[in-house]
Amino acid sequence: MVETKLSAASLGRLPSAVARYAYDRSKVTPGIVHLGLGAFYRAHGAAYTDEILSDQLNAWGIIGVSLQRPDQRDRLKLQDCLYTMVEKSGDVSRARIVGSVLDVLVAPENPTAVIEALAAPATRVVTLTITEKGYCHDPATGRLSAAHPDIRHDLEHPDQPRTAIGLLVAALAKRRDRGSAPPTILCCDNLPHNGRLLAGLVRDFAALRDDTLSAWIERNAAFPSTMVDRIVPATTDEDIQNAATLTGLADSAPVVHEPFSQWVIEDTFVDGARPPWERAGAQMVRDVAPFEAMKLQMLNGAHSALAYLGYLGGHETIADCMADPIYRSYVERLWRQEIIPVTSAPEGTDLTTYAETLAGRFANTAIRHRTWQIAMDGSQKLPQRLLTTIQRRLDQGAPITGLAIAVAAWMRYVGGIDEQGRAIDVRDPLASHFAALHKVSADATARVDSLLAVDQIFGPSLARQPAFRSAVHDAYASLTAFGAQKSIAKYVG
Ligand code: CS2
Repeated sequence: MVETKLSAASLGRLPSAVARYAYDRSKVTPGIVHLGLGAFYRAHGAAYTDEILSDQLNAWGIIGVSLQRPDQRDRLKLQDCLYTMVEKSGDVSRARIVGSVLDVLVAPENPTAVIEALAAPATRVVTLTITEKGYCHDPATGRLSAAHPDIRHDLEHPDQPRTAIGLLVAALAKRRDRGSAPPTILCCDNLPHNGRLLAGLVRDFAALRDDTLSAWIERNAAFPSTMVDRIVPATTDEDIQNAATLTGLADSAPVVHEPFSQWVIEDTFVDGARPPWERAGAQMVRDVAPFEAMKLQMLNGAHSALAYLGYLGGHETIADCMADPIYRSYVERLWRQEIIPVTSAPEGTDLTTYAETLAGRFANTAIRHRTWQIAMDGSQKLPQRLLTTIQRRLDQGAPITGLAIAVAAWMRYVGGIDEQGRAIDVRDPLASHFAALHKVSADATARVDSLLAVDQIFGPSLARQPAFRSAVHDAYASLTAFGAQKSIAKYVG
C-alpha cells in the first residue's frame, strides 16, 4: 500500500524513471480555461500544454472547470491539482506527472466564478471537451435545441447558467460590456466542423438574449476547428493502484492512455494569441476538415460499430474485439470496402496506412476501453460517425451492408436487452424515449421503423431512402435471428 500522497511537496520522492514537469509551477499564471475536465482532456490538451510551459513561457496555465460533479475537483485539489499520466502499450507502462492544471472550479456550485474566469482578460484561450451531448444541439442538423431544458433554463437565468453555451455567452457579454476582446474558443470534441458548429450554437444562443451581442461575437471571437485523437478509457480502481506502484505516490485521479496522440488545430486565434502547442507536436493548419472527417469516419465510426456489435457479442473491450478474428476482419473490411472509398485523405496521408495504424491501436491489450463506454450517447454520435458515410455511399449507389449492421446493432443495443436476455444499462440522453419505443413496437419491423423516425438522429432525408431502410431492416432481422457474431461472420464471408 502506497501511503504518501502525490503533491508538490512529495515530488522529490519520485523514482527517476517517472517524468515530471520541468518548470517552476509557482510562476505559472492562468491563460486557458478548460470546460469539461475529464480523463481525455487531462491526457491530451493539458499534456500538450504541460510540455510547452517553461520558466520563460508561463502565462498559459489552465483553470479546469467541471460542469457537473465536484468529485474530480475534490480529488485533484487534495493533490495540488497534480496528476499522473500512465502511457500503456502491451507490457510497457510509463508514468509522467503533469502540472499544467492550476485550479479546478465546479460550475454548478459557483457559476459566477466560472463566468469570471472565462471573462478575465488573462484568459486568451478557452478549450472544451464536454462530450457531444454537452452542446445541447440537434445532432442531425447541428443547430441549437432551443427546447432543451438546460438551454431554456439558461435563457431564463442568464447569470446562473448550467450549460457550457450559457457560461460562454454570459462571459462574452461581460467581456463586451467591459470593453475587452473575446478569447479564442476551441472546441475539442469529436463533432464535425466542431469550431463552426460551436460558433453557430453560441451565436444562436446569444441572439436569443441580445442581437447586438450575437453580432459582436460574430465580428470579434474566433472558433477554430480542431481534430483531437488519443484513446483514453475511463480510469478504474486498478489503474489507480498501478499508478501508485509506478510512482510510489498515491494519486486518486490518474489517467491511462495509449502512446498515440494527434492534435490538428486551425490556426485562426484572436490576435494570434495561443500557446505554441506545435512545440509539443500539434499540427497547426489552415483547414482541419479533412483530418476531422478522416478521424470521425474511420476511427470513431469503427469504434462505435465495434462497441455495439462487440457488446452484443459478449466482448468487454475494443481490444477483445480485435483479438476475435471475425470482429477484426469485420472492421478491416468495413474500412477497406465501405469507409475508405468515400473518405478524402488529408494531404500526405494514406488511408490504408491510417487504417492499419488504427487496427494496431485498437488491438493494444493494455488499454481496456470498454465497449459499453463507447456505446454511450449513440444518439449524439451516430450521425457524424456512421450516417455521413452511409449517405455518401448511397449517393454513389454503393452497398452499405457492413455499415447497416452497425446501425442495426445500435438499434438492438438501445432496445435494452442483450443476446442472453439480460438488461443493458443504456446511457443516452434519449434512453427513455428508446425504451418507450421498444415497448410499444409490436415487432422487429415496427421497432426499426420507430427508431428510423427519430429525426434528431437520422434526419428526414436519410430515413426516407429505401436502400438505407431495407439494409437496416435486413441487418436487424439477421442480428435478431443469428446474433452479432454470426451476422458479421456472414458479412466477412
Ligand atoms: C470513443 C472516443 O468514447 C468514444 O466514443 O470513440 O472517445 C475515442 O476513443 C477518441 O475519439 C479517440 O481519439
